[in-house]
This record gives sequence, C-alpha cells and structure tokens, in this order.
Amino acid sequence: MKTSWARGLRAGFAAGVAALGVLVAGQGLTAKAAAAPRVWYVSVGAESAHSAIEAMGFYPGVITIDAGDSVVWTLHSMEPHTVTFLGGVRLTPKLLSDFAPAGGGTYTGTGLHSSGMLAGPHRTYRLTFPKPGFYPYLCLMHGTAMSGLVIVNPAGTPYPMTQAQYHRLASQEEEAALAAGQAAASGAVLSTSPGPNGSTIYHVLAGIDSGPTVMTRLEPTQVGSTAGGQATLTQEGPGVIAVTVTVWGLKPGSVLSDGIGIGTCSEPGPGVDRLNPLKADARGLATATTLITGNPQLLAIPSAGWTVDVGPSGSAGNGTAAVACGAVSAPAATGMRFYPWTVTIHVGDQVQWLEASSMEIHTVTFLAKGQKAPQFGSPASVRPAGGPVYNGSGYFNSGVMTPGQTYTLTFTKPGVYAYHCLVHDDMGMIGRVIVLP
Ligand SMILES: [Cu+2]
Repeated sequence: MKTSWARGLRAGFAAGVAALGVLVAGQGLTAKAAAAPRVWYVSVGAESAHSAIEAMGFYPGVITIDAGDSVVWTLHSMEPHTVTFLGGVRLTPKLLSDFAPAGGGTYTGTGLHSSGMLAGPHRTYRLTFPKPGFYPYLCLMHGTAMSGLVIVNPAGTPYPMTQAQYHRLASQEEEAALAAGQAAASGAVLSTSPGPNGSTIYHVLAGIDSGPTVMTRLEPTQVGSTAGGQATLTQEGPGVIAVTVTVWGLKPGSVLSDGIGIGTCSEPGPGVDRLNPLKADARGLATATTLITGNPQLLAIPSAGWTVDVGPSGSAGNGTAAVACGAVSAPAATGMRFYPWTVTIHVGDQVQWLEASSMEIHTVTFLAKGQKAPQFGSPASVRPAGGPVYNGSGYFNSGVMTPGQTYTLTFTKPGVYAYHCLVHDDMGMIGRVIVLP
C-alpha cells in the first residue's frame, strides 16, 4: 500500500486521494482515474437445498466489460466445475476430461486458459482481459451445455450494466435453471414393463435433466421494424439441435436470412451457424426449421452466449444487420437423485436403472454388510461387480454409467436395500429398493 500511495503522489493524485479520504489500491492508479480497471463477479453453478438440483451455468451467462478489467468466478455449488477458455485449442472428448489448471492470469483469446477443477466452498478463478473481443467459455466437466461469454469492449466504453444489475440478472437466471430442473424431477414418474415369467421390470432414473427445449423471443432490432417472432431450440439427441424460427410482421413475399451468432442482440459477435432462409407468406409470416449436427459429445445448446438473428437475405449469422434478434438463455439443470428414490417390488421382479442425465455420470452401488463405500475413482468403485441377481448380500456395482446406459438387477430375497451413487452420495444421491415376498 505504501508503494502505491507514493506512486499516487508522483502521479499528482495527492489532492484527489486526500479528498476521497481513503487509500486507493495501487493497481489502476493512473493518470486517468475514470479508466481504472474494474473487477467483475460471476457465479459458477448454483444448487437447491441439499444439492438435489444442480444448475449448469455461469451467472450471469453473459457479462460485458472493458479492456483491462478482470472477472472473478466463484463456485456456488457442491458440484465441481471448471471455467475454461479454449483460446483456439480444439475441443475434443479427451479435453473434456482434463481438469488441470492451464494458462496464466491474462487472456487475449489465444491458448487454453482453465481454472482446473473448482471444488469446495467458494473456490475462485480470476482472469484479466486486456484485449477487446468475444470470449466464450465452458465447463469441461459438463460440456458445451454449460457455457458463458465475456464480451470485452475497448477501454473507456460505457458499461451496459452495473454489477448490481448483473447480480439481479444472475439470480433470475439461477432461479430459472433450478426451476427447470425441479420441473423435470417432479415430472419423473415410475414406469414399469412386463418382465420374464410374469415378473415386472421397474424403471428408475439415475439423474434427470431439465427439458431439451429452449424458447427465445425475437424482438425487432430496428426502429420502425414490426418484425418479431420466436426461436425454439431443441436438443433432439446427442449432437443434434433442431432450430425452428418463426417471424411475423414481414413484408409479404420477402426472403430473409437467419443464423446463430455469438454475443448479445445489442453486441453481436461472430456467426456460429447459418439457418435455413425464411420466406414470408401473404400474411407476412415465415417459418423454417434447421437441424444443426455435430460431434455427439461436443454439440449442445449452450446455457448462454448464443443469439438467433434474422436479417436481410445474405446477412445472417453475425447480427450486424438484424431485423429481429433474441438472446438464447437456456435454463439448464440436472437432478442429483434417483427417480423415484424408493421403489417397492416383489421377489422375482427386476429394477432397471437408466442413466438419464446427459451431463453426469452415476453409479448404482449396493454395499456388502459392514462395507465402507469405496472412494469414487478407485478400481472397486468404477468396475461392475456382483452379476445380475441380487439375493440381499454382497457388493453389487453398476460401474460408471454414462448417458443412456442401463443397469438391471433381479431381486430374489425380501428385504429393504439401500444403494448409493458413489459419485454423488455425499450430495444425498441414495436410493432404496423394498422387496416384498
Ligand atoms: Cu460444470
């Protein structure tokens, strides 16, 4: 503090600082006090009580700062995440399992910069952005579905929002995500199907995701424009997104281009994908659906950072000449429970668990009497064990279940049997099978 104070004096700031009556931190105490770099705050993840629902996003999802400013990300969940800027490094399935920190504390858009795995209360990651640009980022643990965007304007550009406004926006985005996860969890009903020899198969979900569809309103972007509409983005399956754009208020017969871009409607950035053109009918209404396909492990609707832009023919994707535009904000969340958490069956019936979250791995694990749960990651935790028939004792493990995978057990002995997800039992992911005679 002494050094900065002296530097301040040298810079001729004695009067100003004295008038403020406080010591000003050294960094940014330059000839132009108004341009002092700022620090902005973004939350990583969010969760409901007892970690039952985990929100998969950064809040706010998009933040606009000035060159020289820094962003501090703070973890707000039991679930670990990363903050990762690819910096031109190709995203591969292998990189999605690399949770080591990378890069320095300054990011100019090149080179992998990653927090590494943030785990534990209020862990933070800080980056400074000296260069204007659009900087998307993601969580390597949860893939492109968990995305954010930092927009950096030249130094001195007026900020579109204050930190207090970003906090309010962040709360709204978190609530929307948790509500979407809660809706999915509440909607999960136990289904059954006929099994062999008159038995019944009970279908239990390991984890659950918020719905696959995101609706985005398209608002007119030009003065006097009457165009408005709606974009519906649906994750049809791994690596497939369907985008349906409907616009009204157009000149009958006119043809418009549309596309997906990075940025916001007021700050459009680079284009991501072109969408099928829109042709207005006699009522001035146009609609078109486009399937976007990509690597099943890499392409997902991002929780933030995309816009859908509609513009004159040939213009779409970068938003600069947009007629209508909407920012895609996907309220993504995942349920960290078994659905239902308890299931009552009869001797001879089967329970089939389905890994129903696209963003998580889980296990279904029955411990032997007196056995301590193996630490997740140990050989015993990740390897399947026990076979297909459970008679009430011994160690039974599904091994690591990846999205879409199932695990089936036939129960032959009456009793009450508790089981765990070895990855998430500390978050309360435990279940129970009651077997009646
Ligand atoms: Cu994550």
